[in-house]
Amino acid sequence: MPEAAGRAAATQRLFFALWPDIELAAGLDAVATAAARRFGGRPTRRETLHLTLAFLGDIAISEVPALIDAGRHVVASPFELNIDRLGFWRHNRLLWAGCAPIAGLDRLIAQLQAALAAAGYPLAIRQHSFTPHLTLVRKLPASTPPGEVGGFPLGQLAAWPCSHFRLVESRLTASGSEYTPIAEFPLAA
Ligand code: 2AM
Repeated sequence: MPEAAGRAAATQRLFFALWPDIELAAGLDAVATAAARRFGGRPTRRETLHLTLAFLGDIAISEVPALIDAGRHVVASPFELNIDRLGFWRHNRLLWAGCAPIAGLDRLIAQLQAALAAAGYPLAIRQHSFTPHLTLVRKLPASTPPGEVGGFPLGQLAAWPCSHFRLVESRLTASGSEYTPIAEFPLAA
């Protein structure tokens, strides 16, 4: 129906994220595949592995320039992440990889939230209790013991030098979520 098609095209589901480089994505992919084999569930496809900084949800296409502008207003330094832990959230049956709290990442998220709030998007603030993570496996059995996930071997993952972040569109397709970068923003020392 043309009307429905028009409505669908009028918004985009958007989020800001860090994207791992090929080497780290390959390491995380290996862990995700092995963990899904061990616990069950659906591993994230390698090219879609990411760490969300701020989730915006459905946004009118006409507002995208304002979001790009907000991203450009973020002033934060590059930092390095070491992905060294796995976790399991029973409420959404999700296995994730994460890192120790790190000031550079906290500052980037705070700066981004401030820029979004100043641009009129305070909804990002609802991520107050947000744990930065990369989703590795979805739809694990609810009975998965969190302790066993935490003890699952991660191996030696490459360090993750973070020097830019992205605004990304998410589309749900038959084969899962497809992510398209819309804009990229450098982190400058
Ligand atoms: P998830 O991997 O933990 O599901 C694209 O969907 C990205 O936005 C994913 O990283 C997803 O996190 C995150 N996301 C989806 N809905 C969200 C919400 N309501 N709040 C915060 N992040 C969300």
